[in-house]
Amino acid sequence: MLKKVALINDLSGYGKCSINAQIPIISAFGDVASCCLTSYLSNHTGYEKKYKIDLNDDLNNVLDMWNQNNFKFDGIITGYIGNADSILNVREYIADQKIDNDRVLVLVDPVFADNGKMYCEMTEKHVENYKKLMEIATVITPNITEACMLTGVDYESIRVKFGLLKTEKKDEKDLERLSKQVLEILKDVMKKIVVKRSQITIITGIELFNSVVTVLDVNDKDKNIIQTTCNYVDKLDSRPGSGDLFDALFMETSLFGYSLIDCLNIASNFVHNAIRFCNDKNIKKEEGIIYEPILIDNMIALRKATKEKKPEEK
Ligand code: PXL
Repeated sequence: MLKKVALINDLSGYGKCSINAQIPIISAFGDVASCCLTSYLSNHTGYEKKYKIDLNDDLNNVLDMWNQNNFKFDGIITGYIGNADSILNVREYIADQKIDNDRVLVLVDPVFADNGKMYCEMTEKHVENYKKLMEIATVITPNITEACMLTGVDYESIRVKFGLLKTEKKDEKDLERLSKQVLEILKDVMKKIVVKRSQITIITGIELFNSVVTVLDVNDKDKNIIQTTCNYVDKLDSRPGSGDLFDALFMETSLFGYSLIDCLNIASNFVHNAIRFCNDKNIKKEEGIIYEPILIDNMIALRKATKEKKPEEK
């Protein structure tokens, strides 16, 4: 059945990322995207020159109007929120939504840093407010830099430890061994980051020797891990928008009813295919994540794989 997904994110006019990278995925799954812009930028902040229109006041009015019109959503994804006060306003809106719609799937991506560094214009206040927003999320998807900054764990020491792991994905046993090592390194981060029962924590962009790993954890409220899994893809340099694309794919596959592990694998593999496509076509990194030419083929492959599964596995 048709699902409605609210996207609370910025619109970067040039450099494919944020909401612009998410809408096509929601549509490709046959669902409807409703957009609330946190800001409008000439281009994403990875470019040296940019013009940014802060939409904090408008964001409040838009969300208020959504409430007055009694709009309800099956899923809400939050992404880049450049104004620290807006982060708390979004929290208030989602908390309101949950009062009479407790089934809404809330995915919070605390977008503020990558490669060990905060994005320009992001501050400690953003980080503190993102923590508060994450409290009401069903799924959180920080990258490894953000996960370290959110938990006060030293990013460099974690990076060095990951750098020392040699990935050899020969068979299932190798994967199992590697997963244990990755999780051991992340133990502290995972314990500190989870805030409520059954919250799904996904940490993206962990670079090993020749792989990029995404880790998914489900914890109970006593911070014991209930379920955990890793996905490995060949190492390729990430691009602006990779995380936004991952979020949209994880949301849509979750709403479709795939298992958590399938959602993780489908989303990671799709993002990997998109990055490889951009590299093959020599699309500059700043141009973001361009994947439209491979979208239809990826959707057909996914549908075929789903049909081939037994009905009870769907
Ligand atoms: O998702 C990445 C992103 C989103 N929005 C803006 C950005 C970036 C990354 O640079 O600058 C405005």
